[in-house]
Amino acid sequence: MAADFKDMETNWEAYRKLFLIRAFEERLETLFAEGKIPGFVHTYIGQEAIAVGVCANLRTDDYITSTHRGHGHAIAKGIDLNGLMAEVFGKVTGICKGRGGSMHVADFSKGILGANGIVAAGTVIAAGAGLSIQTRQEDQVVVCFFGDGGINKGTVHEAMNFCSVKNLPVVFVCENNQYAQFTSRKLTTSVSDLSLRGAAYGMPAVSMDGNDLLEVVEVSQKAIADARVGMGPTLVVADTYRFGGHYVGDPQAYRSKEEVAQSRRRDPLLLFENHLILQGLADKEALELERESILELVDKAVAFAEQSEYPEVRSVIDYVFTDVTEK
Ligand SMILES: Cc1ncc(C[n+]2csc(CCOP(=O)(O)OP(=O)(O)O)c2C)c(N)n1
Ligand SMILES: [Mg+2]
Repeated sequence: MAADFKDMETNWEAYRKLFLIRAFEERLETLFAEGKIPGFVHTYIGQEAIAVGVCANLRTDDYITSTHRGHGHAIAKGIDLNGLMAEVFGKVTGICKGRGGSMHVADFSKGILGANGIVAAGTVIAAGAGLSIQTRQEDQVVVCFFGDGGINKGTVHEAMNFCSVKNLPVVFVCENNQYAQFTSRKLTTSVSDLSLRGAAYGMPAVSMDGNDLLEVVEVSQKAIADARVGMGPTLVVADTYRFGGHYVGDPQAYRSKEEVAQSRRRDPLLLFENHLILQGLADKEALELERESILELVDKAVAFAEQSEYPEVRSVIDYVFTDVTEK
């Protein structure tokens, strides 16, 4: 649904989600260091306004595809917090019964088609979902979140071209956080304005400040509304910065502390907090109380995950095959 940011509750809801993503992932950093989480953890810290701003314009039955950095997308689209935390822990109460972990979280009931460890693989999944919507003649929309590192991939070219040719209801949101793993975008990508790539596909393309929640809401609202009424795909480039390393524990030898500190001055949470205060929509004390209650939710999710069991070893091949028994 198109978000109305003149409404006080809409602003508060956005703030809650921004802070929930931040708090959830800051807790994950600690839990990972304690050895409680298997595999790798990639945080979205610094990019929260993109997921929250875009998803504010989506309905529950709209789809998103996500990346290896996907907790923020899932939370913004409304995933159950306990189920997400337990999934990251690999517990049987996880949203995917502990089989996906951090990098493969999905919840079809919320339109979350899945995080993905394969860079930009969501672009082709989004193309398929878009084709499905068109075939069923529904008015849903797919938002495909992917990274600046992904934009040079062959599959992205194929997906964007396909969506444009077929006029599919897909919005490509490229999160330009300046790095792909340990390599600066400047060393790998032919253009600094990534939206220029849209022209090659005959697709409208626009850049926005990905740290400014209200700009994200406004720009994505148009792209999503266009897709919904049959005007086809748009490429939306969200310029932002990854505050953390590529993964939790990354020593980050490829960038300076000054560069990170400089970027932190444009923290999307602080920018939105300032906006709320300046507009008289909130005061510091009320925000502090809200943050405390969100931290409690995260505490509860951690307790839920820690108290849950791991899946039984003998269940390892459950859910691998679809039941195709004829009814
Ligand atoms: C097809 C593929 N190639 C390489 C990798 C290794 N890899 C994991 S994340 C990553 C960088 C992705 O950068 P970007 O798309 O900008 O996303 P970000 O991590 O910045 O969110 C790479 C190369 C992979 N997972 N999949
Ligand atoms: Mg990147």
